[in-house]
Amino acid sequence: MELKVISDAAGAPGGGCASSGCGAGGEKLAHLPEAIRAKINNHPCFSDDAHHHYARMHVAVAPACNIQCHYCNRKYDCSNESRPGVVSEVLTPDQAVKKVVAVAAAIPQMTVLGIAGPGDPLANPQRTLETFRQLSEKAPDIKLCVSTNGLALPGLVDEICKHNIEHVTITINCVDPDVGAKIYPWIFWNNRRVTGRKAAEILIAQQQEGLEMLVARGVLVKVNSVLIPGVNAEHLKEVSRVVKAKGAFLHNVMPLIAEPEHGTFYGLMGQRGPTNEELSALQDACAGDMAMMRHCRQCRADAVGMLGEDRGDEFKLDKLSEQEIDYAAAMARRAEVHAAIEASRAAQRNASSETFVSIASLTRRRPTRPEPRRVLMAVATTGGGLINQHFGHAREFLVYEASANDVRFIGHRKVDLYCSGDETCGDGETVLAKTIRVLDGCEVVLCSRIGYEPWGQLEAAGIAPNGEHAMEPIEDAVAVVYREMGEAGLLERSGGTAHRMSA
Ligand code: CLF
Ligand code: SF4
Repeated sequence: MELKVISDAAGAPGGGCASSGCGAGGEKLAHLPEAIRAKINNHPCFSDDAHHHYARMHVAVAPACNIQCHYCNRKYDCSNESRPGVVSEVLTPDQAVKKVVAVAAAIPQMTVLGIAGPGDPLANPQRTLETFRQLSEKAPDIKLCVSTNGLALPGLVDEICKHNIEHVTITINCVDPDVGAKIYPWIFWNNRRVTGRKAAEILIAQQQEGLEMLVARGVLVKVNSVLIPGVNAEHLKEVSRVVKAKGAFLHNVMPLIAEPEHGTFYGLMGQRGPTNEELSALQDACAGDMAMMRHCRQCRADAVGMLGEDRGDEFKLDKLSEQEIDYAAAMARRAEVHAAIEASRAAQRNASSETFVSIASLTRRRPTRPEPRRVLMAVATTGGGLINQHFGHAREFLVYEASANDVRFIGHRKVDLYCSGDETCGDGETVLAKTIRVLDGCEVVLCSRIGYEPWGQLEAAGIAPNGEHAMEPIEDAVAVVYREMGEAGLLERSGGTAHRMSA
């Protein structure tokens, strides 16, 4: 048995990583035609690997919504809150186009423009479609992407195709109206408000019809589902099965965000969100039916930058220069940057495809022993698919699972910033304690550097800090550490942790 490490997802000539659960990667996509792989190769949401290299941005041109979800409260001017529906400013289509052009020139890695709110983009069709129309003319190198609850979708499929929108996300939380009635108190339909089970029935029918129409026209459809414990948790397996059968490309099961301070029905009622384990288990269960997205950051409706970062403040309207941007020149520069990124990804793929980390010797030496256990490792990274971030600077950790068969990305965990300069140093211990709690279940933390104090506290908590693989590709480093754990006898089912290796 050997541990094979392939770092790329969509773009790998041989079919991407061997994982069954890594977003739009994995051997399940190997059968895809080249044209589809080309569509997702630099889309940070539709391809797991792309999210290490490329950025997305949203423009908040769609304030209205035609339904109510129990988990939603649209908020303005909350720069510290990162969740869907929150924005700092609603833009007109002209303002949005100006902003997109400015961001595209300043952040050449930005490949996708999405419209995702703060309401429902298709409940604001003129504003949404006018933005797309202008952008498809002015910035043809930017992919267009839209996210919708699906209620108005069937009537707008032709328009979506006309504007060359190749990626559509439909949020589908149920296919059973009885479940839907617990999530949606009302919809606005044919100029009147419809409530209860009937509302859910109409919404579900529209979503399913819209999905089928888009698939028939060759548009890539991702389905987002919000996991609401006790409401639709078990039911989402059926949702996954149904949307897969209808041709959805990818399923993104996201955790419910519900806090009383958000002012949502669920938040005020004390409805809890899922634990990391519940989310991961459900994603695994759904992955039996279709490719799963696990790297979603549930971003704001005006997010700008790599997934997990938000540079929106740099591009607020009052900061955009009046100077006209030469987009032809910007596009040439963007093409150069994209070519450099692709060259680097190809180099990483080649290096990784030569990295076969064998643990055969371990199993051969002990043929009667069971298969080595799986190990979770947390990684601090700023992108590029590399271990390149100081532990104290991480706002989130990517979590990978290593096993005898593969290394797979399984999700991310957000943390408070442990070290952000002198002012917060006094809080360091508290924040560190929280970080350690967030990393529960991980046995190793890989980062570029780490201070003495967190090192000691992580070790005391049974998590092995590891700064030996700085600037190395993530999956390769995880595989190497896993092999070392095996060689140290730490992978037997009842065995110890990586902490014992570094102690
Ligand atoms: Fe935006 Fe959504 Fe397009 Fe991505 S986000 S419209 S598909 S460009 Fe991505 Fe953000 Fe998750 Fe959405 S990480 S919330 S899945
Ligand atoms: Fe909020 Fe979106 Fe639901 Fe509308 S569809 S209520 S904007 S979450």
